Amino acid sequence: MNTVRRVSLTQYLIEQQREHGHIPGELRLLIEVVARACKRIAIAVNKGALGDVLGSATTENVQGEVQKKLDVIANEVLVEANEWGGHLAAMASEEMDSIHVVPNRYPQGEHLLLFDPLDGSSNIDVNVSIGTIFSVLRKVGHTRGISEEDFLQPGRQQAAAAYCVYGPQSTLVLTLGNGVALFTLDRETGSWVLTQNGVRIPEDTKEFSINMSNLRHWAPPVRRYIDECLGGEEGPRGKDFNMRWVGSMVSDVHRILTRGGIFMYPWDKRTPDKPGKLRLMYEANPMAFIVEQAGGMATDGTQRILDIVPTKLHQRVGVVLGSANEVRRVTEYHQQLG
Ligand code: AHM
Ligand code: MG
Repeated sequence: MNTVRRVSLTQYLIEQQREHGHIPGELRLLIEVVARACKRIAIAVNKGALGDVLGSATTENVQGEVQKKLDVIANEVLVEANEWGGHLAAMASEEMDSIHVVPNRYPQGEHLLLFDPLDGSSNIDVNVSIGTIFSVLRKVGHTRGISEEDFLQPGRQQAAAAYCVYGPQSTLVLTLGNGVALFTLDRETGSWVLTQNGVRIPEDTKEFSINMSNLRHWAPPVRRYIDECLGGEEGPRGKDFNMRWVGSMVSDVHRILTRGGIFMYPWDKRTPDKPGKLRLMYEANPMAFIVEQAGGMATDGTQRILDIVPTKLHQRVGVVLGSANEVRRVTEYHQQLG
């Protein structure tokens, strides 16, 4: 019999609350509810065609993207799970045009939850890893009523951030602002088990992650960085680089947390008016918080993502994150080349 003490997510959170005084009870409940909802999403993902969850829905989201059935299902699971517990004031999602305020019939909490319910939607139907991304903010001010304005806080004010990868294993990665912990779903017991604590991203890497098909659209600093990587051992970097691009940010970021690397979805001239493809508040901010807490860096090319003051709920941003020395290099190239 394996006698190694297994620490469940519940135990981890209670210890955080009790011993380290890191989290209020309401935040603990919030994380537990989110993790339970992720289990339901993981079950739906695993059923695939047998659960009739593949393919497109008939609707479009606020970004004008055709929703997949799983986008809609995951969003419903998260809204329904988080509405009634009294731990939230409101929610916002990639799949909802405007914020969802907790209905009057339920008690209102002091936290705000933002999520991308199903990240990597283009990978759903091809059985490649996908995930869910979360950001938690505190409601600032004590006025009654809540509006989109309450959400427009810089990412450095996040109380917690997490993502879940639905892959060969289901993995939940969490920060409460004091390092990064990784939990694996034990499907037999239905419990999230702590499998790594104090996750660290190596400062150096030989692996980059970018959609190379956009090369001709990139700005000069991005082009320079990738050209130098491609130069390999004979080039200015003096070493060979490897490339990986899953197309699900959760999976690409998870690889970086596991073995280092740099992930980029920069601005490019396909849509010059948009700062990037990824969304600041429920994709870039939570990932930036997790990456920084693991010792990495995250910028939009020129400034720290967590310092950006949002002006819109669904605003987009360029993203450069991962191993600190490489992110610093890309950011310096932007500062030099403008
Ligand atoms: P989604 O939230 O609609 O799935 O879109 C975000 C995804 C990221 O997970 C991924 O890094 C990126 O879009 C991939 O984009 P592309 O298909 O342009 O490579
Ligand atoms: Mg996404």
